[in-house]
Amino acid sequence: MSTLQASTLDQVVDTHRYPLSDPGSPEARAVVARAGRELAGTGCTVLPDFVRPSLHQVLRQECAALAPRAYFDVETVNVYNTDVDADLPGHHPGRRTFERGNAFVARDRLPGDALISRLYAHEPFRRFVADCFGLPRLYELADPLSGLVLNVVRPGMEHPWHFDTNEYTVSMLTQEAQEGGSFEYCPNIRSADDERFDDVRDVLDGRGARQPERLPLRPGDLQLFKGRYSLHRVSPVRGALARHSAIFAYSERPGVIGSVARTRQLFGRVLPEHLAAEGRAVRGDQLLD
Ligand SMILES: O=C(O)CCC(=O)C(=O)O
Ligand SMILES: [Fe+2]
Repeated sequence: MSTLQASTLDQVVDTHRYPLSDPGSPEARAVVARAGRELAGTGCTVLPDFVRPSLHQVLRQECAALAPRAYFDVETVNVYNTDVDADLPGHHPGRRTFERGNAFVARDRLPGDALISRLYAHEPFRRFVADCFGLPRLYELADPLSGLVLNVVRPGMEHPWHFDTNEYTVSMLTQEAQEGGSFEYCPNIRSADDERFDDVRDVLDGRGARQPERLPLRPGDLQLFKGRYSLHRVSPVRGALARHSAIFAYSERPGVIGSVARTRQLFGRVLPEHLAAEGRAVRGDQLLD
């Protein structure tokens, strides 16, 4: 590792508590083991104050200054991000629709020297995340827009119930809402071979035995999450402040690029890389998206 990389890491991350550059140390092993246990149990783990508290204000200000670069467009969606006009049976949860009012700042609008950009591209950080998920390695997305994004949920908006396309989601709150804006989730409500449509519908309708969990998150905490199997949302934001979170997307495979249709929905534009990759996508399961 270069000196620059080492100093960057030590300046930004609490490396005493999270010794990323020393993966063989007992401290690092203990952190990874705890994260692995929690991920295996509930699909979710939080590493508090991953970014040093002395930098929380910088983290917040940097992202707040970038938030106006988001692509704002309220979209009618279902939990699977499939066609809401499709002819589904009456009881199918894909018939329930929501207004997705969150907006993303694309990676090409986030400066490379911002804290979140430095973390995303940092090799020891990526390796640490892979270790926590119990994976041999992870890759940055090849997608020039969606690998790293800032998720902006303005007052009155929500990021409604959904499943992630990505199996492994890494995120960090950078600015809290004054009220609302809670991360809520239903651990492992579906699996790779069972959609459990009835359970999903009950959550959307606010009934049934499953009460969603609410995850207390603070700016600078690192959240690792398996969002492909756990239905989740950010509840409506209230008060004067928008909620901001950085989403670090990694994949087990190199070369992952989003589809043209989905990229246009999320960012209002596509780049030549998306057009070139169209039709070459590889899927790991047959679940609805
Ligand atoms: O902003 C968050 O905390 C969650 C974001 C999320 O679920 C997503 O981008 O898929
Ligand atoms: Fe998500």
